[in-house]
Formats: sequence, C-alpha cells, structure tokens
Amino acid sequence: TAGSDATLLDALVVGAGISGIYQLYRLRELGLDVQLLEAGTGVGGVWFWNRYPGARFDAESYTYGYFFSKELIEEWDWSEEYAGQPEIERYLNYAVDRFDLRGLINLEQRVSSAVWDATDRRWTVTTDSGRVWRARYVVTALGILSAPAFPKIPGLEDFRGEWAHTGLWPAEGVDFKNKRVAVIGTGSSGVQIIPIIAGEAESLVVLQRRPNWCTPINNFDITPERMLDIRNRIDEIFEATQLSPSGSPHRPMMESSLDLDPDERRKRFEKLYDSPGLVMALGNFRDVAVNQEANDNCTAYIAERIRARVNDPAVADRLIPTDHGFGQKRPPLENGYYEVFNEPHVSLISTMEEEMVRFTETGIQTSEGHYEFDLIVFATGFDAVVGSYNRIDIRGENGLSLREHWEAGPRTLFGMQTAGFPNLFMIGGAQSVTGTIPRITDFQADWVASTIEYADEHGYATISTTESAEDEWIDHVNSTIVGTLQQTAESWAFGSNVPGRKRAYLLYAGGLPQYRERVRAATAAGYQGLQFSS
Ligand code: NA7
Repeated sequence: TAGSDATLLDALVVGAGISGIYQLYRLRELGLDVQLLEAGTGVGGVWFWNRYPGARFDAESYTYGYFFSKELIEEWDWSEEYAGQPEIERYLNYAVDRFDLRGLINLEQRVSSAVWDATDRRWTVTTDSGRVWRARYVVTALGILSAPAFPKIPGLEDFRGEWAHTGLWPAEGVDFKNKRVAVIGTGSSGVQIIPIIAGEAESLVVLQRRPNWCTPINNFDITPERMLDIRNRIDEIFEATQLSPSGSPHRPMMESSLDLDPDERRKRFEKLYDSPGLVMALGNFRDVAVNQEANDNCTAYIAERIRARVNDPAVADRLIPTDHGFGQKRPPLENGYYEVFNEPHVSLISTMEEEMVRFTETGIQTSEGHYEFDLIVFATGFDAVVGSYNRIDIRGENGLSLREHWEAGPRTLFGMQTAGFPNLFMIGGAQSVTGTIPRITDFQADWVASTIEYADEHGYATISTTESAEDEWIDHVNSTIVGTLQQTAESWAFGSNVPGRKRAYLLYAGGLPQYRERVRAATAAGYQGLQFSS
C-alpha cells in the first residue's frame, strides 16, 4: 500500500555498488529528485559484501575505477595494480563523499517489492523495514553476483561449529587460527581465500566440485612514479578499455597461434602465463577462444605449469579441469594457490568422486566418510544474474510478475528494459554484461540518464519496450555466443550452478564495442525498440 508517508521522487536507484553510485550521480546531475536504496550497512555492493580475506580486483585497479571525473583520478592513488577489497571499499566511500551523494543513500533498506501503478505512472517501492518510496523511474543496479548460493544438501542448521559465506562475510572477520576448516568451492572466491586460510588454520580440507583453470595474478605495488604515469596516460587507458571486447585494456591477438611453430607458441604461452592479471585470458590468441585445437594447445600448456607446481601427481590431476578448456569459463586469478596443496595440513576432496551427503553437528558427511570441522567456509558462488531480481517481487503492467516474465530465462532489450515494466531500467544486468562491469555500466547509466532526459523534454511520462524488441535482442545475444567454445561449458553464465534453472545464456558475448554500437545505432534511429507515451 502506498501510504501518505511514502517518499515521492523522480527516480530511485537500487543498489550502492560501483554502478548504482554512478547512476545516482548522473541522475542527480540531471536535476532529478533522486535517491538510492541499499540493503547493506555500507556502500560498495560486491566490494562491501565480499569482505573475505584475499578478495581483490582481477582487473587493473585504475581500469575498474571511475573515469568520469578528472578530479577523482587526480586525487586517488591506487596502491596495487590489483587492489584488495579494503582499498576498493575505501575508494567507493571516497567517491560517495567526494560527490556529495551520501545524503541521498538510504542504507539497510532491502527492497522487497516494486509495483507499477499505471494510473499514477509511478513505481511503489517497499523495503523490508516497511518504508515506501514512489518514483517515476526505478533503476536497478543489483549486480550479477549478489544472491549467495549454498549447496543443496541438508543439515546446516545442525552444525554446531561456525560457518561463513564469502559473499556475506561478517564485518567483524573470522578467525582461522587453531581451527579445522573446510572450504567448499574453488571459483575465484575460493581460490583467493584458500591460501590465506591455509596459512593460519590448523588444518584445511578443500571440497572441490569442478576445478578451474587458475593462472597467477602476479600483483605488484603501484609506485608514485607509476601512478603519475597512469594519470598521464589515463585517456589512452580509457580508450583501450573502450576498444577491447572485455572493457579491459587487453585485447586478443588476431594472429593465429596455429601458424606458429611449436617452440615459438610455447614461448608465447609462457609469456602470457607469467604476465600480470587476466592477460592470459583476455590478451591470448583469438583462436584459443574459438578453435578447439588452438584451445587444446593452450590448455595443455597450463596443465603442465600446474603439474610443475603440485608435488603429488594424483593431486595435480584432480586440480586440472577435464570438463572445459582454458577460457571457456571465467578463470580465477591466484596467488600461491597450487602450492597450498603441497602442505601436509591441507587436503583436497573431489565432490565429484566423493559426494557431500549432509552437514552434521560436527562436520560434513560424505559418501566415503565423516569429516570434523570447527569452521565451514562456503565459497559456493551465487544465483547469478537473475537471482538478485528473483529476490524482489517486481510487478509491472496488469500485475505481471518479472519472475513469470523471465521464467524461461531473462527477456530484455539491451539488458536495460523489459516488456511490461515501463520506466524500469536495469544496469549491469542480464544480457548486457561482459568483462569489466563498470565499463559497461557507466555507458548504461549515461544512456538511462539521457533517455529519461529525452522523455522529460518531450513530455513523455512512460518509456517501455515490446516483446518483439526483446525477441530481437535475445536473438542477437544468443548469436554472440555461437561459435565460441564458451557455450560448451557448464557455468553460472548459463545458470548451470543452480539446480532446476532452465539453461539460458545470461551474459553478453558480443563485446563492449559491439554492444555500445547497437545501443547507439538504435537510439540514433529514434530509440528503436522503445515506446514513449505521454
Ligand atoms: P563461482 O565462480 O560461481 O564459484 C563457486 C564455486 O563453488 C565453484 O567452484 C562451484 O563448483 C562450487 N560449488 C557450487 N555449489 C557447490 C556444491 N553444491 N558442492 C560443491 N561445490 C560447489 O563463485 P565465486 O564467488 O568463486 O566467484 C564469482 C565471481 O567473482 C567470478 O566469476 C569472478 O567474476 C569474480 P562448480 O564449478 O559449479 O562445479
């Protein structure tokens, strides 16, 4: 119910992650009466919730941060090429204060429902606390990895030890010392936290389902000289992010790896492996992503490097993926990950060979035996992309529910609009995200702002899309994945990690330049796919 004490606004942004903060800034610059709702007790989104030790950027700090403000670039010194979570959280808080946004952000307001009122042409947004906002526009910036997922086995309520999920890490931290610890999951989060736990815990058991192709992060400090150089080259760096498919400064090499003689090819793979960050994934030969033989060569090289780092060949075998080749899933970056398995107090269980059956009062029962733990760490990932939308009861025209509209998979235009939900914009959501997410969402936030500006200037009250425009976008999104080797892997990009979820491609594989081009062309042609009404 929209009580009379509802806060009346032009626009409401949901989510104070890096994208939502910028959207709030843009809409306020337009002169709109805008506020933001955030579930957490602080701002930062992913970089607020994932405060587990070891959490850090896989993208170069200065390519992930904001580019819109010269002042911010001048004022902020990054300390590391790949900054850790505490620094990122400080950065986002600094930006919020720097641009005077804190007063517009309502913390601890988890949105429970958003209902379109066709008469008033406003959204009624209600939070868990019972507070109500009524806004002409709602922009969701919920993040693609924000609804934590847990293994679907029983008994967690019986477990008398401690447990924590990497994506809901307690603010007060977790002590690993003198504890028998289990980590479930070996995605980016597991791979980041495992070496830290191994360094502190009495014992560590890693429960791995499918291994990933992890490569070294090779992080380093940013000296004052380097920071100065980055500032001097910032326009060039931004330009590079705009030209690459992944929004990163790295671009695939167009020469064919198959044309090189085997020695030369090896040398090139060696150089990629020893480069910092995601260069091996994003700056590799293009054919590694599309040609099976090229991919096999690269994959075999990385397997060799893993074998050289793990003493026990049987353990190495377990750590080497057999279900997918390098780059077909987002590869985690690691820092001493493989060496951890050489330590006597660390062991590795494959849950494919030894199934987890249930949690017990004292630990985990598997098909082969019982293991006692003082602490269980869930690094089990997220109900990706659509999970954060499914948690909210979103109702559009004629009471249509978004969950129903998306039952067979997300339906969007540009990932930003969905038919039957006028004046609802989504940034960093389904069918649009790729690579370094802020590089796509700053483009999207600008587009949302200019589209609202256009509607206001022309006296339009509603902006909506149609099912046929959605169908066209879905066809395009699906066409971007065809012909890549990515489409063969089971990953959260297809919702494969959530039991029962229909398989649908949730991201965008066409690359940032093509995405921008499509949106710009449709906009220039009179907002193709959108309908405005007064
Ligand atoms: P991810 O990448 O989704 O990883 C989750 C991990 O948890 C992955 O290894 C899963 O294995 C594993 N998992 C999930 N459910 C289970 C069960 N039931 N049993 C055993 N293992 C399980 O999430 P992260 O938080 O690590 O990383 C998220 C993103 O952050 C990442 O993509 C980067 O963009 C940065 P699976 O592979 O599904 O077999």
